[in-house]
Amino acid sequence: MRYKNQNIAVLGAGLSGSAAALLLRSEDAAQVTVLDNAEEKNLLKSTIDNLLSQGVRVIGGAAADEDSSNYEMVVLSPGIDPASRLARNFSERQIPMIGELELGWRSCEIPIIAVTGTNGKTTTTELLAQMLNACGQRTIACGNIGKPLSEVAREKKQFDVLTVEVSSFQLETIKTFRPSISLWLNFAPDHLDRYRSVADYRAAKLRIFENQTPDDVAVTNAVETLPALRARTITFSAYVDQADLRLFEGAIVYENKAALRLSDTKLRGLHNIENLMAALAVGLARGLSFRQMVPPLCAYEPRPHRCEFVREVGGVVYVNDSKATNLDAVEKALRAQTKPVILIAGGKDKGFTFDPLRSLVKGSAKSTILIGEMAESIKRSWNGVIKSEIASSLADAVERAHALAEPGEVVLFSPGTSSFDMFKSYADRGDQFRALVQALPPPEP
Ligand code: UMA
Repeated sequence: MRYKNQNIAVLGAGLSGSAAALLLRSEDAAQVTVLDNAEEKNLLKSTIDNLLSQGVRVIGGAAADEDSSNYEMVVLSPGIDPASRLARNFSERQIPMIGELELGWRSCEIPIIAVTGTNGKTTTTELLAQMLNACGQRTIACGNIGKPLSEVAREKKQFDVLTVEVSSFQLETIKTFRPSISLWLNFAPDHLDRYRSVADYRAAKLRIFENQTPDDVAVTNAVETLPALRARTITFSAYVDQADLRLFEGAIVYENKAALRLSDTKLRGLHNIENLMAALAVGLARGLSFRQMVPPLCAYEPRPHRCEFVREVGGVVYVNDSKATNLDAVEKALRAQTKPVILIAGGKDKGFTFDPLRSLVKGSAKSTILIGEMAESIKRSWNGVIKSEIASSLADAVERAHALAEPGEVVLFSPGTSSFDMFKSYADRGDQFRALVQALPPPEP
């Protein structure tokens, strides 16, 4: 057993940290300590109880930052910044540190398809899992999607390949992680509350290719300028013709033959067409034919909170796009609309401004209603190009949108930043939006 007799610290008691700790225990580590600097009362009791029952030590609160014990290795959860006080307490003492993704990879004997990109990762990971399983290639969607790779590695179930959504936070702390197929969907600025610059964020993501060899495949977006890759590449694009998979007359085309007709899928918007193209490219790399791949891809139902149709009230359509946590996602949501839009946006300050959307909102939105920590800053960014009002809460925003919208228009809730200033998560935010819309009175006859 690889960790026998070792004393290992795991930072973070969330999904990744607890999966890492349990994997280490199952691999016979002598002692595993989970450190989390949240107050103990804020940690999930069932998670802590489970860790304790498996012989894992747990240190919470300020004591975690001050732990001076010696460890052979430290495993970092993705949400913990390597520059945080908790992480520096160990890195400054030169204790080797890896991320949870790297730990899971080292215990995994199954080839990996790794999916990254600023937007569309989760949809594409799910498309792939649905497609591969339907084609007889046993897989599971895991990683950043919500089931850590370490958990899959510990379960030791029979799979032919793993479909792993990987975030920049996870890639930042890899060492040997080597996907046999890497997928680069797209790139746009994000997470500037964690990275010093867009270049740092991009550099973390680019590590997906770092350990690939000519035996591996990289599926990449043809409009992206990437460094020279060692892996064999397959490219896709819904915007340019110089790509292996491209768009032509309402179909995804490969080697000049229509592979998938867009009217046959339940997904809408050019961003989703690229997600489908990427899934087809991965399938080609896995030796599948279009005849096998197309039916499961066309059966895929879009997930909630991604341009989700909520309700039509008096001719006004309400769309929940709470998953839009960066500007690129808002741009895609706006471009996918065919009717005049009242946009509800805003949320936590992640260290960027909404200036880049000035010309797009001018051309595609009728007015905007702003919420959260960033409301004032967005209003300043869009000053002079669109009418903006600031709402005191999401309920107030929905009420204002309801009063403003006219038949034939769309109320689009696409926040463009994260939710943590007012909500537990993007899903909580989207659920609240949906409930508020469902509660709107029907139009008067
Ligand atoms: N913590 C500290 N000190 C700190 C920061 C955090 O002790 O300085 C503790 C917190 O108190 C908490 C724990 O760390 O108890 C949380 O760890 P975490 O943030 O890594 O969260 P996990 O529950 O392990 O979830 C992580 C991913 N979260 C992040 O990357 C922020 C989940 O992605 C992922 O689904 C899960 O691992 C399984 O792989 C979420 C996400 O928002 C969905 N990802 C970002 C995104 O998609 O944009 C990257």
